[in-house]
Amino acid sequence: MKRNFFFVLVLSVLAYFFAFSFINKNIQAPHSLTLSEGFNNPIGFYDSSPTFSWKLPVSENIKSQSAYRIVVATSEDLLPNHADLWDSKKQNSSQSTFVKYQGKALESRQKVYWQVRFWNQDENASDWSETNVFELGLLNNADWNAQWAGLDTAKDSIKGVRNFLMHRPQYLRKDFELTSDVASARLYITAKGVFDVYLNGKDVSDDVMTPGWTPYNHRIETLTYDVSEFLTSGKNALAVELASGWHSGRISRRTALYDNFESPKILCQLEIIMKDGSKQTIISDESWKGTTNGPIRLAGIYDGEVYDANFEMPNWNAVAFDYSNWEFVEVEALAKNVKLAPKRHYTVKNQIVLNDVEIVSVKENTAVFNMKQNIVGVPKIKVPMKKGDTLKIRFSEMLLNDGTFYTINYRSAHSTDYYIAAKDGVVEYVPKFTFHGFQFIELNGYDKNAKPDVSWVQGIAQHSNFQINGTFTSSHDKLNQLQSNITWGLRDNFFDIPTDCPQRDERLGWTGDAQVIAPTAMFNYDTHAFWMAWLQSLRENQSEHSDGMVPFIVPDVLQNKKGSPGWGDAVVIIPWSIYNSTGDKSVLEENYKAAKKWIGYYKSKIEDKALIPKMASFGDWLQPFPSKKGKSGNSGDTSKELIITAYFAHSSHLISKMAGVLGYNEDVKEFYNLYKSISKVFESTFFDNNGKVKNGKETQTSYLLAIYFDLLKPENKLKAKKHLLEEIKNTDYHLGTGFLGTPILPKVLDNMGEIDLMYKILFKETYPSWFYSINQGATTMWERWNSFSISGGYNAQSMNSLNHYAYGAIGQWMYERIAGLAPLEPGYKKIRIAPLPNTEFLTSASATVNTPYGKASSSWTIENGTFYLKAIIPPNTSAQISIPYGNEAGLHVNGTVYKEFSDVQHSNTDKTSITILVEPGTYNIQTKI
Ligand code: RAM
Repeated sequence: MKRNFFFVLVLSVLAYFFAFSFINKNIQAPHSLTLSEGFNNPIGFYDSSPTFSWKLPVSENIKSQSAYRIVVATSEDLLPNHADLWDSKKQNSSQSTFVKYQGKALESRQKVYWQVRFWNQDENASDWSETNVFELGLLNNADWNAQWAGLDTAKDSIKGVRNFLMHRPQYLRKDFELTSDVASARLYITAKGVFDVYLNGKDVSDDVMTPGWTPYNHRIETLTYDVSEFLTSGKNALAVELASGWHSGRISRRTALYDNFESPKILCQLEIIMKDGSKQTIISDESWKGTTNGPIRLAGIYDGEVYDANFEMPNWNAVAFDYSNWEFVEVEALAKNVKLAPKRHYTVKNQIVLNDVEIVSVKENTAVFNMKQNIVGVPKIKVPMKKGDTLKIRFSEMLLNDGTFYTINYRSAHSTDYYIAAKDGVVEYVPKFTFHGFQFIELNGYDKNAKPDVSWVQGIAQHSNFQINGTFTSSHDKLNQLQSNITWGLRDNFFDIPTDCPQRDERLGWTGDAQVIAPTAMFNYDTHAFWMAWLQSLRENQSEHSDGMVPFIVPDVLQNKKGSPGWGDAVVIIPWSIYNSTGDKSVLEENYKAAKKWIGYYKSKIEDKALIPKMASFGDWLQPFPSKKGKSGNSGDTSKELIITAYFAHSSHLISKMAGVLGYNEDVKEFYNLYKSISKVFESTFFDNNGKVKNGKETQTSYLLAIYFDLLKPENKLKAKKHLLEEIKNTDYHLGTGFLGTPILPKVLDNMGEIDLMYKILFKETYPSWFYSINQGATTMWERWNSFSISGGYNAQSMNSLNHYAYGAIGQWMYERIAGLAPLEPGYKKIRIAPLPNTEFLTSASATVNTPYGKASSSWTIENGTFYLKAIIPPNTSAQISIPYGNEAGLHVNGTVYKEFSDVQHSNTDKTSITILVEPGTYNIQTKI
């Protein structure tokens, strides 16, 4: 009896636990928590009102989110139940990206912990996520006690290329004592110039060319490093190398008028918390000392670096070093009107080391090496030398076919590094305060007795430290090479800011180039933060102009007070593109006013003709076969007035859409009406009743703009489409477009159903076409369709960068329509899988994108008359899949006949395609073609 009772007791306890554990069984926790534009547990964070994002796990029982709860606290121990900063409470919402923090105000230096959980479609709660943490940087100028400090290098009056003032790099140092052990320490630091910082002889970070480039007269970005491990009780040494960079280099001074500009300076504040709780702060001030007698003798972005090993100062940055004979620095107070703000995107870093090198030629102590890829960065040299000799390191993007080491397209950029040896033997050298755009390296001055070897050089590719976000691949080698050229072009030109080119005496943030490439960039790399940061610089430069003008380049070192259509519109088009790829409304909120101001600029330029502004224009830049010769041909044949009016209308239209998203209903109407009124004027001025261009030359781009921007009455638009096809036929199905026309050509032809035609143009091998440059050996995108040819060398017209990304804008269409993966709603909340195979050229194509909800992909193959499509749809989204063949009977989804498959909603079916609506999951679709 007793025994029985015991048995029953055990059973019921077990049953209780079983039931209890079943009831409490939460679904898996969310993962990949990020802050604002994708930051992962950042320190020195820039934003005290961040947004929170997370991803739902991929699992059978998780389709969508019905609610979430975020908890935020000052200490990890308070989570999840005692959140003292913010508890969002359970919010019935499917939003899992960019949820705004709405808790207590956060301050500089504050460390903030957060967690999130969600409820799925069946109201089942998830486990809490792991705790994430972020720490704010110094958000206000008042947080700084430090002063700008540095040597007066301007007084040396060293003149470089074009007689510009150069500054000798500085070696700065401050010693200090700590009386107890360190619990934690933060180094806040920046420079007017570029710097590398050491503590006790150790390099604090692997960042390159920090702090990067902003409009320094408005804002200088600051870096935060956790240096707790670098310090010891007792003696410590803080040491900084400092060079001109963008701030004090000739890149920022376009005319010799600005010759007497400021010497570089640093600003740093080392805040230390001791184990005993006391605090100590080391700041840049007049107690620092410095010298210019170090090994880096000169360094400039355009012109290269001079390194003299005879000036090396062993251990100059370590504790045991006597620097008593160095000079005291000069100091300068912080300016009230220049904001010091934590860097809001990723620093540049060394990203890839290219080892697969080939020796091209060796003649008279000169060897030429081929990196086989046009890159941006620096060489790593390991070369035998003789004491006192100078190694001269030159760079080139492409050699002439007679072997000539060509550098003329760098224009005035000297782009040469020098290393002076202090002893016999193998020297190792990586330039620090410059970067080059190159595929070939020439070495001259190495040990004459040595035989050049491929191990002598490596190429270090550098770019802003964003992650790969997408992949595209296909069955066609040249299309894959094009994808490679596009992605290299992006990496090479995303060097802290988006640049036009990375090698010649330019390397500037051209707004038009950036505008056309932004969507393609977002597919390939996680450049959300990168764009947001640069847009801030753009607004700062715009603020200098009461008429709303957006300069040609940002940071605006041209200062020519002119705006161009298609360039200034970056302030409207880029935010709209970024919103579409991310779903982050902050990009619209931050830029909305500035975008409206740009419309004000158009308005202010209207003179005698109603709604047709009179302003500068680059036209359809670098259109092939322009009718004008020489430089004036660069802006192409499309009427500038037409382009100006078209962009004026288009940007007004986009602003009305932005206003819709932001809930500014008055503006929706106002800007829509403005767009409509401009369209009317546009149509009557530039098009006749047959939809044909008038008052200007007929070009592909004039039709493309009118059609894509929707500026014609429907019946006229139809007619214009026919004229566009005529124009394309006239060029024997080649491109007739420049920077502005090219990105929209695929969109227009796609929309017209002219898919085969688009394929035909894309797969053309002859000039002007995308594959032409590949046939001439391109490994990046070129500035002109024919910047170079194997037989003729560089185009006889000047201005031939072999690393200009604008024509890479085709990448968007490759993802969206060749592979078939696109956002249907902003941020991929709804996904469109809609590939357009063309069997003449391809048997397969595939794309993946790391969407804000997780990995999505679309890949198709055609084999033995069957079309196979695999689509991956991440949780908390839905998708519309369009199968480009209308054969309903033969269609199978995950092995089941389509009509019987229960997880799809049977949607549109026309003769040529079948569209189905699906929830998250993996779909294997097949049909006979
Ligand atoms: C060139 C730049 C850039 C272009 C402008 C108009 O100098 O390289 O690509 O946007 O001109």
